[in-house]
Amino acid sequence: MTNHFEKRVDPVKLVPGAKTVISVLLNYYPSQYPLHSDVPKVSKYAYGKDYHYTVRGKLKQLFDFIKENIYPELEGRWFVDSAPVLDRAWAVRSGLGWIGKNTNLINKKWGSFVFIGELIVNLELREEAEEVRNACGTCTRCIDACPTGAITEPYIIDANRCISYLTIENKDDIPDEFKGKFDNWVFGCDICQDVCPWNSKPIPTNEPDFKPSEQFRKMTIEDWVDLNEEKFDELFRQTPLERTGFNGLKRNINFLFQK
Ligand code: B12
Ligand code: SF4
Ligand code: SF4
Repeated sequence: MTNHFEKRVDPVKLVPGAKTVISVLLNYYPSQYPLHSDVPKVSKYAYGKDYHYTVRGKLKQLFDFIKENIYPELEGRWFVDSAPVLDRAWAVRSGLGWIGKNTNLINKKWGSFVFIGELIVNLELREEAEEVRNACGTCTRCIDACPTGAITEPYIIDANRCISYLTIENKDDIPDEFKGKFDNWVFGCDICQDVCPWNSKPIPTNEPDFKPSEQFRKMTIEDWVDLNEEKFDELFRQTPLERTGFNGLKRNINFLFQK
């Protein structure tokens, strides 16, 4: 992220002629869960197909719709989870929610199990979005529940302590100090969102791409322990788990089961 500071704070450097950022959310709260409750846990965002493709596809449709029906001179680009754009900051400015103490964007209706994407375009719009007031109040549930102490103070995450970072982005061994602290998470972590009162009445997504496969839902502890490269490809092709690859996921499984 540091490498793209200039572009991150000034989208015109990223998209010449940019006048507007249009932010969108896509709910990914699952409609179906793994069947066995004692198996290693995968973060809900990764149950189905890789969201980057899904969200980008929808953003392109939105772009084409505006160009065809509203503004033929439309120029711009679309982004989701891309290094030079701070998705959450733009979503806040677009009035889609506030950043909670767990650092996720929270929408009053949809909660925080939402992906964020945006169009950065040359179309000039009247500024109508009103920023939503932070509604965390005196709550500290996310900070109290984080098993590794990664939320070091409200609104600050130490990524080096976050299970999400340690199981997905981290390329090295997982440090021993976290042994026994992962609460069975093998890929990502949802704890600081699961405990959030704004996620207490989740609305399951109707996006077909995010539906978990039956094969994944049926996995038993034995399937996880015995996972080999061939099975990994069968189970997780085109899902976010491709990011760690087989070796990364195997490292995480071993970390959970080592005494
Ligand atoms: C790096 C990253 C991570 C890191 C660091 C997390 C973090 N909280 O920053 C790790 C690997 C730990 C991570 C984990 C997760 N992530 Co992540 N991650 C990102 C990524 C790529 C960049 C975020 C970032 O820059 N962080 C570092 C610093 C700069 O953030 P910051 O200090 O809070 O920044 C503040 C200020 O510096 C200032 N600021 C900084 N730059 C700018 C620029 C402008 C123009 C302005 C106005 C302000 C401003 O505003 C910021 C917000 O307060 C974004 C995608 C993206 N491109 O935005 C997804 C993203 C934040 N992640 C996402 C998700 C889903 C997750 C997980 C839930 C996945 C999981 N279940 O395991 C976890 C949640 C962990 C947690 N509690 O945050 C979603 C969040 C959706 C939401 N509702 O908020 C995003 C937005 C991806 C997406 N497009 O949907 N993630
Ligand atoms: S995702 Fe998990 S480890 Fe990371 S801050 Fe939230 S609760 Fe802590
Ligand atoms: S758990 Fe509480 S403090 Fe944390 S983000 Fe949700 S409302 Fe805010």
